[in-house]
Amino acid sequence: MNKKEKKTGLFALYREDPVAADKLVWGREVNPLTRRGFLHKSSLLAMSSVVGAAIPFAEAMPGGLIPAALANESKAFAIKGKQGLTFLNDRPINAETPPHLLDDDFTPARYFFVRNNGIPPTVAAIGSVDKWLLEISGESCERPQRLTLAELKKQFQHYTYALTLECAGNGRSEFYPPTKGNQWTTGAVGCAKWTGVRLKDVLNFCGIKKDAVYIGYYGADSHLSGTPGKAAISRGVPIAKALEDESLIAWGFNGEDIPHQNGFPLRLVTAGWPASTSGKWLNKLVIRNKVHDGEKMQGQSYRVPCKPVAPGSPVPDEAMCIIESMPVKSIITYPESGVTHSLNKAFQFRGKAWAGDLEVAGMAVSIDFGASWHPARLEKPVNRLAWQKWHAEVRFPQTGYYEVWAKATDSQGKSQPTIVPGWNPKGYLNNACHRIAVQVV
Ligand SMILES: Nc1nc2c(c(=O)[nH]1)N[C@H]1C(S)=C(S)[C@@H](COP(=O)(O)O)O[C@H]1N2
Ligand SMILES: [Mo]
Repeated sequence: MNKKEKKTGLFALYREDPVAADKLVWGREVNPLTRRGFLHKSSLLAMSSVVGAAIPFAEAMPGGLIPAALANESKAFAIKGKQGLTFLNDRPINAETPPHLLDDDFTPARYFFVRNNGIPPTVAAIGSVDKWLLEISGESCERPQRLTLAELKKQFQHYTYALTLECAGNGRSEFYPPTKGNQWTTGAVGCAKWTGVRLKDVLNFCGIKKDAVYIGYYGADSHLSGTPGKAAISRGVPIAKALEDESLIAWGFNGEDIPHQNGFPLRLVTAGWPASTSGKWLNKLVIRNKVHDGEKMQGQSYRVPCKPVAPGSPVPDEAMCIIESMPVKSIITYPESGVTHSLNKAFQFRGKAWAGDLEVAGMAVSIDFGASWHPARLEKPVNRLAWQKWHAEVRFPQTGYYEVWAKATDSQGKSQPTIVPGWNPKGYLNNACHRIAVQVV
């Protein structure tokens, strides 16, 4: 067996060598079309050792089901409290929300996407919520503190805002040439009602020195390598963003505890910016006198070329700029793509739109591949940085196959592109129009 204890997830293994992966999983070659077989205890063991104990919930993996290629049909890849998500990776766990499951005004816990860079702390390791410690320090912090979650709740005023979180890599799967990383389609986004204290109230309590420029977060998850003390991710935002009313240190999610995979018991929420700035399992904040230099703040991570580049070109680190506010975007949440619709009825559809730090000012729809656009009805956000509901009605001129497109425009007049925008080495910020297929009969 592989002595190196290769720490690859099952998805990576299947990508590298699907035949070998199947052999490991099933103990023999299997029919690639059906992949039906019987999962032997010994195969499970072999598989575990190759993937380096990376199979979450291996105990629950039922025999005769398909572990990776068809993971989304398999209970083996269930995340407790989640439902209907599409898995993109198992080590670390990454799962997105299909468009039609984003139809709720506020995304329920079970549908909220999961993007992990490392291994989350176990519920047992998290222990007592009240005693969860948040340290606030850093060279630009006047009075470093350690506050328990109970103290945080007691000492500061509580606020609830609906806040949209979108992963900067959402839409990556459409870039060509392809870029590495989770191949998100449209579902690395959600909007929930977050409850907590204002980050600015806590920062002011600890004293922000005059030279402060940035804040950084640390969480209780561990690096995939298992290296103690090495953060899986540690990002942050400039002081001005940190001091906004809607920047929260949150413990509540739609009136309940934050789901375990989404950062229970405490997380930072800095909506409108890449969700990577919203630290989960938050246990430390630092006030910095320079741009925070934590894990995934440097190099090419969460950065795009400062100036547009030709698709596929290498870009030196110095020519990459940190992503700040996310671009305007929208999604059609009802009906599902692929519906059949009758010609003599109006076609009613709806969705959500958001625009980073800005508001969405207009929403348009097209049934002729963008040749003509019709206005949709757009609602105001319930508060700043919450996504906005929209709905529209169209009539089709004749039977046949149609694509229904949706396009949002932000308060500064910028619209979503109809085709994939600026290629960049890491595949961030694809805000191209969402489209669904409709068969009119
Ligand atoms: N501690 C910690 N915080 C984190 C991450 C992480 O891996 N660890 N992932 C970040 C990224 S890249 C994203 S897109 C969001 C995802 O939040 P969610 O899993 O709650 O949807 O959390 C961010 N905060
Ligand atoms: Mo992300």
